[in-house]
Amino acid sequence: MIWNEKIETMPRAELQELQSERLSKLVAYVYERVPFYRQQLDQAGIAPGDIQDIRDLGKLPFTVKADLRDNYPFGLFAVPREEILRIHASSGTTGKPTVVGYTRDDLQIWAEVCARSLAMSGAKPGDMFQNAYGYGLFTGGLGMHYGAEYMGVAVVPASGGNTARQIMILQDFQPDIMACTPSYALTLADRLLEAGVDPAELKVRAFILGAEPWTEEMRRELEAKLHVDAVNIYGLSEIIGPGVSNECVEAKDGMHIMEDHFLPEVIDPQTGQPVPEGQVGELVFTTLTKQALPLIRYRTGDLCSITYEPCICGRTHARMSRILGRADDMLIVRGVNVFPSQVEAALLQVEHIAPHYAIVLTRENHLDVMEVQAEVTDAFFQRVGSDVFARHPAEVAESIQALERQVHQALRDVLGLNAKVTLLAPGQAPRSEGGKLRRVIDKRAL
Ligand code: DLL
Repeated sequence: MIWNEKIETMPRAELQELQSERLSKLVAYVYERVPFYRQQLDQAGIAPGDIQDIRDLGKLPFTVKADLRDNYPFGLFAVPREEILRIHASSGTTGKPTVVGYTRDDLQIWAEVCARSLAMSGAKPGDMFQNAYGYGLFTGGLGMHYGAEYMGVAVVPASGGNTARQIMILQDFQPDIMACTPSYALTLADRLLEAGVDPAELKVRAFILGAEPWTEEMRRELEAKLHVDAVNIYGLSEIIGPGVSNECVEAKDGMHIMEDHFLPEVIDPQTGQPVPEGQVGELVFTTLTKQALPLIRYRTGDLCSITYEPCICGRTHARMSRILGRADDMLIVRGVNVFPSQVEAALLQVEHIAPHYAIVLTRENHLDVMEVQAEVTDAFFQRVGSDVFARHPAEVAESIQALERQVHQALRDVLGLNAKVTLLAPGQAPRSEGGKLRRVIDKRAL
C-alpha cells in the first residue's frame, strides 16, 4: 500500500512547487531564529527573500557535522527549550555525540515518514511489528516505533540484542514485519538455523534493514535464509532518524526519498558542485519542514547516486542508491580507494564464504597491508575437517588454499589490489550484538 497517496504520487512539477514554497519559508525561518544561520547567510550575502525556488538552492552555504559539534548541545535549535519534546543523539566515533531535538510537529512528521517507510516495506494496518532497532538515544527504535503505531500496526518494542528473546518473540508472537540492522539480521538468521527453527514456518514476511551499509549480495543471502523480503531503509539523526528514504518492496531498486520533507542533492565532495543525475557523489539534505533543528544543505558524508526515473510502484519521489561508502570512511590502501562494501561484494561472490568478515589494516615497512578475514561456511568447514582447519589453515588442506586463492582473486578483481586473505572458522568474525557492527580495524595510525 501507499501510505500517503496524494503526496507520494504527486506529479513532480507540483512537488517542486511545494518544495520551493517550503524552502523559501525555511530560509526566512532560520534567518530569524538561528544565530548561526543568520551569520552564515549574511556572510554569503543572501537575504531571506533571495531564495524563492529550489533552483536557488546552490546559492546557500553548506552545513557540516562540525557545525553541530561546535554548537553542542542545543546551539542550532530554532525553538525555545520548552518546545522541544524529544532529544536523541548519535554517538560520534570520537568526542561528544551529535544532539538532535524534535518539537511536537517534528515528531508527527517523523511518525508520518516512518509510516510511509513501513508501507513501502509491505506493512499494513493490523500487522504486528517486531522492532529490534535499539531504543534509547539512537533514533532507530523510537523512530520506527511511532511510525508503526501511527499506521495502526502493533509494535513489539524488542529493542536490539538478546537474540534468544528475539527468536522467542518471532516464534511465539508471529510478527509480520521485523526491523533491525542488516548485520544483526545475519546474526539472527544464523542463530535461528542453529536452534533448528525453520524460518519458512515463521509468519514474518519482511525485514526493514538499515542504519549501516549492506549489499545486494547480502540481500540475496538474507532473503534466502529467512524467506522474507529484505528492504533497505536509510536515515540519519541530523535529518530526522530512520524514514528519510526507504525502498519499495515492489521494485527494491533504490530508496524513495521523502522529498516533500527532505530536499536532496548529490554533490562532488571535493568541489561542492552538483553532479549529473545518476552519478555518485555526496548526499546533501535540506530539511523543508522541521522546526526544532532545521538544516540547510547538510552534508551527510554518505556517497550514493539519485535517480528521478519513474518507479513501477507509482511513487514519484526520487530514489537514492544504496550507500556505497562514506566520504570520510573510504579507506585508502596503498593509494587505492577502498570501500568496505566493495570487499563485502567481492567476498560474497565466492562460494563457501559466509557473509561475516573483518578488514584489518596495518603497515609493514611503511607499506599498507590490508588483511581480509573471511569466514568459511559451515558446510565447507565440516567437509575439510574442523581440527585441520584450526591448526593449519593454509598449509594442510589443498581445498583451503584453493579457496584462499579464489578470495584473493575476487578481491583483486573488484579492488585492483592484493589483499592478505585469512580464512576463519565459522563464528570467528565479529558479529552484531544488536546494533551497528564495526568491521574495519585500522591499526595504521597506532
Ligand atoms: O542510523 C538512523 C537509522 C536508524 C536509519 C534505523 C535506518 C534505520 P545515525 O545513527 O545518525 O542514524 O547514523 C546515520 O548511518 O549517515 C549512514 O552513514 C548510515 N546509514 C543509515 N542507514 C543506512 C543504510 C541512523 N540503509 C548514518 N545504508 C548515515 C547504509 C546507512 N548506511
